Amino acid sequence: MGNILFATGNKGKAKEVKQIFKNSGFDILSLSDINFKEEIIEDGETFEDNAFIKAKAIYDKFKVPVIADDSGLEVDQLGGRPGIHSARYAGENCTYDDNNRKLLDELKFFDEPHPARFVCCAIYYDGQNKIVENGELKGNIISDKKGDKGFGYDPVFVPENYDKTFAELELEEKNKISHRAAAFKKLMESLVKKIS
Ligand code: ITT
Repeated sequence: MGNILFATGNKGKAKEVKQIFKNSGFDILSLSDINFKEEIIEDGETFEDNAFIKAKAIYDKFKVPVIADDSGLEVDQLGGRPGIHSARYAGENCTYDDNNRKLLDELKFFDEPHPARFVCCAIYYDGQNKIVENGELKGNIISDKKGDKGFGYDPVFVPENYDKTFAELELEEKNKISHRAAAFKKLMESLVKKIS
């Protein structure tokens, strides 16, 4: 059913979403697949604002159907932080390790468990149609990193009813339950209904 450009520079996200769309009839190309490296300024106040800023910027540039997501981690004891600031929690140009260290340092002042949720807003935009779907997954932040798969906060997040972190799960396992998978599976279904 054609190509869709995924407006992300995050290779971890791209891998997950390509796997979700694998047998859908849509081919997903990420920005690194087309060697697009310009930064898109995400200055929205919500996940949905930022997801649409990315989708629209890439649609306006290439005039092809686009998907985008904005996602993050909300920790109860931190009043929902890092939230929309998840990617740059420890500052401009920080690494995933910097972010995890900052998060764990802050949580040292609180008793366990540290309940949290991953959230994702996924958007499809083709200049005419706009589809928005959300996904969420509850879990807990643990006090030491475990596992080396995935990206971002995966090594410190244990999904509810699991005893492994996201970074210890295979991509296929993460994609059965993740916030991103929930949002993009709904998006894919809405897309098939609307576009085909
Ligand atoms: P793009 O904007 O280019 O898509 P990004 O990494 O900047 O890439 P976001 O602005 O949506 O993406 O920020 C999401 C951040 O939230 C991401 O960098 C991680 O730190 C965290 N995050 C989101 N989903 C995650 C997941 O499934 N596992 C671990 N961390 C995640």
